[in-house]
Amino acid sequence: MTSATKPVGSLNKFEKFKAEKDGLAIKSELEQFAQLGWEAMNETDREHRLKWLGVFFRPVTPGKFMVRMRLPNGILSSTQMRVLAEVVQRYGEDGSADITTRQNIQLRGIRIEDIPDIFTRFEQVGLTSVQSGMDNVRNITGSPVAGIDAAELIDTRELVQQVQDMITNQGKGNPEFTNLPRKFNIAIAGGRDNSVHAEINDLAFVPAYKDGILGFNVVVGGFFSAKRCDAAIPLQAWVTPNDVVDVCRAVLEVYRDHGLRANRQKARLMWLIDEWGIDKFRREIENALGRTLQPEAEKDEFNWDKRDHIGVFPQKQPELNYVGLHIPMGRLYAQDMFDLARIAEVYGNGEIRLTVEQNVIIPNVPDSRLDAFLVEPLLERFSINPDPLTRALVSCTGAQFCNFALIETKNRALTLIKQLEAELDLPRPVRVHWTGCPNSCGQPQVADIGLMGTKVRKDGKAVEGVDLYMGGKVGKDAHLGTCVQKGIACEDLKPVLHQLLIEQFGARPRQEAVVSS
Ligand code: SRM
Ligand code: SF4
Repeated sequence: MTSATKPVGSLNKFEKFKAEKDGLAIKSELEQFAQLGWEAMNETDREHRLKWLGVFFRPVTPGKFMVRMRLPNGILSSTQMRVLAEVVQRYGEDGSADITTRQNIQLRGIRIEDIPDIFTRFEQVGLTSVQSGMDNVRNITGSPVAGIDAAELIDTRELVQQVQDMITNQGKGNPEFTNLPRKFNIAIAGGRDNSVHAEINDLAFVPAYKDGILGFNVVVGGFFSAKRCDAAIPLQAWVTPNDVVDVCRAVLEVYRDHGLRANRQKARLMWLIDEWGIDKFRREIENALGRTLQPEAEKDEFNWDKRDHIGVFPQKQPELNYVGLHIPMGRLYAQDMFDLARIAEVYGNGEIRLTVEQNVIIPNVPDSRLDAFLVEPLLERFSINPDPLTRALVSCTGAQFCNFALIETKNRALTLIKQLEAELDLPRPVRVHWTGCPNSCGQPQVADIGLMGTKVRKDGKAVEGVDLYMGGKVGKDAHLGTCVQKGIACEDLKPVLHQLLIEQFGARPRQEAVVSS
């Protein structure tokens, strides 16, 4: 615990072990852990403190750890992607990677004995996984088309990097911010389409003009949890891009020093805002900043839909394009990662970007290279024009690797959506999000159709099921969807979705579509 931390109320068991030893402290013990092996390690170090370095023990696959990276703004180079590919490659069938709903990558199958070597290789190419789990700030999201989108307002790349550097001490680890009351999410939007889901972050910056000057309105307190889900509310403050790092620091300091720590179910930032009220919260941020905040700027009138960035799009730089590839369920294997690194180098400038929809963007492809790119065999797997349901499908990890899961998600989601696509003709994409339990990592509340894993009783037996969410709206005037039907057994789900797609999303049964065309 840092000297600046003043816990409020009595301590829960997580607060106690954090007070005994800061998670970051195990950095110097990695060699020892590698020699001891996972079975002999101290349980709290193995199951909790390692997460401060981004290393997650998986009770579902004991001994095969998951490593969660930090990829600011979801951008990495082909060299970095190759290093990640080599890491998972050494684990054969156990090795894989997932693109996450925070524009990030998680590696699977990792053995504890290899961690010191893996971390050295990360460092050599400027990668880090530090502070990516537990009571830390998660991967910071930014516009996936920052710096290349003709319609963007603010290029978020440098700002996101600066905020990450402040929080992690340039990736070396920063004990100032390793003992927050709970996890913390930050997003910086760069355009009007809000492609980072600003409203579901604890702290987010939304571009806005004030007196002709471009800056950000600040929103705070957005979060999902099993107990409660809330969209972020305005801090009633407008800041310039130069203020962003200081505002992040101030909010984190206030949260660290005053956030509620007695009950982990009531520890996210919004609970503190509830307790204080937004006016007091704002005053405390001003005190921490040492200056007053300017009032919020008026929202602009433009109406923008959220884009998914899949397909070929001209960049603001003449004769250059970005190409968005659909990655089914965000799941990658070593060869896919090598292939993505190769195509980014051969056709682009080596850069690879990720989206919160778990897809990939290859930027900076010259007009002259496009035709060759578009006949790459890899695009048969990672399509630039997927079918409308597949296109917008998002899923959390689910039971394959996550012990919180109440259901299997990724494989089931893909199989079901393919079956529905075979039956139905869709006039437009429908955003279907799956999440394996009420923690909501797959964000069902932002989807047109959200499916949250649960257990259902059927014929006297407990079977895998879902609660159905609807009405999530993303983009400019985003708002959260709500649960409209509880407890549908997964085996009964297809006819329910079939009907829903016809009644509410203009789908037509395929035969009928053929007859009338
Ligand atoms: Fe999450 C815990 C996976 C995004 C809310 N989340 C977990 C754990 C670490 C649980 C565990 O130890 O097994 C999952 C790891 C499973 C695994 O092996 O992959 C996990 N969360 C994920 C990812 C990988 C889902 C995905 O498939 O993309 C996402 C990783 C993002 C990243 O790169 O950091 C992920 N999690 C989210 C999001 C979405 C977002 O940030 O936009 C949310 C809801 C937003 C929020 O946090 O406000 C989310 N995860 C949670 C929660 C509930 C938090 C709470 O306040 O109660 C938990 C449980 C917890 O923290 O106690 C959780
Ligand atoms: Fe695991 Fe639940 Fe998060 Fe899915 S939503 S990754 S099942 S914690």
